[in-house]
Amino acid sequence: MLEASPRPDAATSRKVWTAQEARELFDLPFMELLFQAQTVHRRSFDPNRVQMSRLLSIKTGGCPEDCSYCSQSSRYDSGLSASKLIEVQRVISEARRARDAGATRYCMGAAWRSPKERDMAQIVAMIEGVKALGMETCMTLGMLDGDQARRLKTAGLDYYNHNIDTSEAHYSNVITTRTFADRLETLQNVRDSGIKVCSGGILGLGEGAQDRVDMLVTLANLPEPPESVPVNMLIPVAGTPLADADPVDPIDFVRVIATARIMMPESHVRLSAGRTEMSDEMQALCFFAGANSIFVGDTLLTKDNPDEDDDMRLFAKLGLQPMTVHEHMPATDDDVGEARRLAARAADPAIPVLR
Ligand code: SAM
Ligand code: DTB
Ligand code: SF4
Repeated sequence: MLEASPRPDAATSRKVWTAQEARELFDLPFMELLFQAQTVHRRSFDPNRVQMSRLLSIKTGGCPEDCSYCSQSSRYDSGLSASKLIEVQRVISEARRARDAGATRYCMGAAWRSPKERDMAQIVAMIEGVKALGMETCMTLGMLDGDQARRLKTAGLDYYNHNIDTSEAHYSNVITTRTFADRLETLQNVRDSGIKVCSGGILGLGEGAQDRVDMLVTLANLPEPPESVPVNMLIPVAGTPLADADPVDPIDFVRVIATARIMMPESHVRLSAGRTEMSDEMQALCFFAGANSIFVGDTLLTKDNPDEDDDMRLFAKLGLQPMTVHEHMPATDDDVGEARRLAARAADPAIPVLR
């Protein structure tokens, strides 16, 4: 486990979060938390721009892992039929349609514990084909060793998604077939290869507030924080152990987004799975709290996502615009310093929060 310390990391001068600091931030009065999150957000990003990614399941179901939320685990009867790895040409034509509808990043997901050697050539061809369309590429294929990560990087992969899902303490209540440490090892292999890291988690797995905070502490304290942080709300799947899990309180969900924004000021925070169950108002609060990325298109991997028309209506109501590829306001050193000062202030119990 990463050691939390209140001191800045000596090598990077980046703030290292303690669990207590993060919890104090998370527990701020809601209006104070949102104000601070929006202030931090504006230091690095245009608050009216949202990055749009499109997902495709390139290999569905039949997964040997036992993630207790997942429709694709072969351990549970979710009614899903397993498929083989799909054809490269189909991936490319789907990606082209997504690009023409405004998506800038194409995320390909496979229900694997980890990729097998026999699949690597096809995976590489998918990355090359999607990159040739001018899109950013992302894959989520399970655990990667160093050699696999380097090969994906050479093919042109921009991002790799591998979620830590929850806190280290709660992790084994959710997944037993691979460990929290395995996840961190894959994230390190991805980082070492030069591929950008996409890692976040799911709310609604029966975790408590401290688990949510601890998950964010782990992400923020990685040697470099993830460039993308997906925050999923559990989509309960019939037949899985979490089919009847208690729903997440919307205000609690927004608190996690805001805390993530302050703790990882330069990451894209993605309002990820679960949006079909969120009101316009809840999504608007998430964007205000610093979420600046979504999945577009009416399916995620196996489950529903809002229709493009509904999303465009929401964007129009809120005056939001899609972000173009690579658009990210580069923060000046002063801006970053100010964001860190704000974040430190938010976490300092000696400073009154009311002004
Ligand atoms: N098999 C690969 C893996 O687990 O890394 C990639 C695919 S997996 C489906 C990607 C992520 O989707 C999971 O880590 C989890 O965070 C999220 N996810 C899966 N099922 C979900 C559900 N029912 N509700 C919300 N998020 C879910
Ligand atoms: C992530 O954090 N969420 C996406 C993506 N990364 C791969 C997946 C959500 C899956 C939701 C359930 C489903 O469609 O099966
Ligand atoms: Fe498999 Fe990924 Fe689903 Fe876990 S989350 S069961 S690893 S597809």
